[in-house]
Amino acid sequence: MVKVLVTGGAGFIGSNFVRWAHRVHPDWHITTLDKLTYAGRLENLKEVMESPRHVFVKGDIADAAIAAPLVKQSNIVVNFAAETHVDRSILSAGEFIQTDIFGTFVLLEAAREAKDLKVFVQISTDEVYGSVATGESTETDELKPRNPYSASKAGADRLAYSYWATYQVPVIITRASNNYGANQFPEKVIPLFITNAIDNIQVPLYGDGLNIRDWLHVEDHCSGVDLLIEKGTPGEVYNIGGGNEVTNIDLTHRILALTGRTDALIKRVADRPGHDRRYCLNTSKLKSLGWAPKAQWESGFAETVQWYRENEWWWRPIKENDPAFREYYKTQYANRAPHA
Ligand code: NAD
Ligand code: TDX
Repeated sequence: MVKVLVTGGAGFIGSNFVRWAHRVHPDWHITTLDKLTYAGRLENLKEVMESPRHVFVKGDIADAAIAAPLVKQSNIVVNFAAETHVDRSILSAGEFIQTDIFGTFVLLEAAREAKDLKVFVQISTDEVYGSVATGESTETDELKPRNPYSASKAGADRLAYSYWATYQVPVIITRASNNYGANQFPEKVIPLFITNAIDNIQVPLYGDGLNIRDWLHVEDHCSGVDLLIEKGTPGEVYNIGGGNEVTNIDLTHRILALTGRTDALIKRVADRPGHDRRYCLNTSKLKSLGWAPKAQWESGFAETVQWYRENEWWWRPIKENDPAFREYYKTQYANRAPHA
């Protein structure tokens, strides 16, 4: 059996990766290490919880007593664990520094002592390049992160690289664009707007709505990471992008159309401070290894909307019964000024 450690595997992308890898790799034994923060949901893993090829460990990647032995016994480590929401990092950045940077450091230190580690995948993000007005970011571009979340991720990205350059830990760094799909926590724009629209609640569009994101289906992200585990070169960085550049206002119109609502639900609110205008990735490096995204934007997006329509059991308890989410929503949106 190949011993695989997936950190952050109860979150959005991590859980999609665990379920996906469990299906396609019958020779993998997967350990999920997750702190179960507000974003970690055990229900995301119910498909694998009873499997003899999967074990769940509740714990913090920054806690060496728990994390280090798991890293040391692994052949493959994929580090998804992070604080991930830009808006939360603007309200309070401490947890981002602690988990995204210090937590990654703890895992990397343990990886130095791992005997049979083939690859350590550090999941970084396209946000580390900062806002790109025109053209595409390539892996050798300068990093210019502009918010506390992306700055923390850039720190972890370069720290991981340093462990390859200095200690030959077999690190591969991935920088993916915005993901969409099932099980995304309803603070992020797509699930927030879909679930608000289902409930006929206004959707808070930041600024002029012309910011652009490049949307990647979460399963295409999983297949990219999987291919890199097999074929990536240690010490290298790989972009993973969907090639679907969409303005936020177009995205909003699409969501409203698919949920049978009108533009009357759009509430134009004050912009996010330091709001990156556009991200766009050049993905030729990953494509040269044989990867191509499978999802078609229009149908993949419609299926995603359908998933949230059919799985109210998954998001409604978070939005309606979780006091922490309600508190966050109030802080973020209740007194937000209108867009100037
Ligand atoms: P998420 O917020 O849905 O999930 C994060 C998971 O990490 C949760 O299960 C949480 O409980 C866990 N976690 C947080 N702190 C932890 C800690 N200290 N120890 C152990 N577990 C901890 O995030 P996501 O959207 O699935 O993102 C996963 C990774 O992908 C992150 O590293 C993120 O930076 C990166 N990424 C995300 C996107 C995107 O569009 N969502 C795009 C590019 C890169
Ligand atoms: O209420 C909102 N209104 C709005 O207009 C929210 C939550 C977002 N937005 C805008 C801001 C962005 O331009 O939508 C866009 C997407 O926002 P998010 O879903 O918060 O994602 P983003 O900030 O782009 O970051 C995401 O992609 C890169 C993930 O959260 C990161 O973890 C990942 O690294």
